Amino acid sequence: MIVGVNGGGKTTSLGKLAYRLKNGGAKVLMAAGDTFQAAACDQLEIWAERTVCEIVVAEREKTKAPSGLYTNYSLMEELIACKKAVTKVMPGAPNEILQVLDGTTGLDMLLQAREFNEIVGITCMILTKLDGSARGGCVVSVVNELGIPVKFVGVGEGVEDLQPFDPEAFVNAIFS
Ligand SMILES: Nc1nc2c(ncn2[C@@H]2O[C@H](COP(=O)(O)OP(=O)(O)OP(=O)(O)O)[C@@H](O)[C@H]2O)c(=O)[nH]1
Ligand SMILES: [Mg+2]
Repeated sequence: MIVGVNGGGKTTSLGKLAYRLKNGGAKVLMAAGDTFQAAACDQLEIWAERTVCEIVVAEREKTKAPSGLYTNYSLMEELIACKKAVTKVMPGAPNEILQVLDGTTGLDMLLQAREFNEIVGITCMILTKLDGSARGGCVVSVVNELGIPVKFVGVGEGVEDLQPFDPEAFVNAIFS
């Protein structure tokens, strides 16, 4: 599961993760279930195209429904079928809860991480937008307080702009 505040880079990071997983030999199915936010499904469709991943989109004819709940019902059935298939092939599949932290938000990211961790229990983090900011250093306070590791960093908007976190390179960049 990927969580985080609005605009932090969740969808973009998902797209980049899909690309990585696919390059590693995994078969990725994207499921666009957000029929509430304007163009959310279109955004995911663009990522599916970019990464050449399969995608299922919540029934279009019902997208005007006030609640996403029943529009997503058939989507959920497809996902449950997929989950069963994945669990069968990979019994020990990781069950991570990643929080996306916007690297440009400064110390506010500590408050966000505290709140999300208290509610859902974060297992690791993705720090995004490091290409446009020098404020990502605040994540040191987050890791120090919560003891949750950073797994990836986002360094741009393209499919290849997600890198495994390298603590040494990160610290060197802060001091350089
Ligand atoms: N430069 C740069 N831009 C990024 C990065 N990650 C995301 N973005 C941009 O940040 C903006 C918001 O990204 P989204 O992925 O839509 O964010 P989100 O968290 O899914 O947003 P909501 O679904 O509205 O909550 C987009 O314009 C992305 O292209 C990054 O690592 N670097
Ligand atoms: Mg999004």
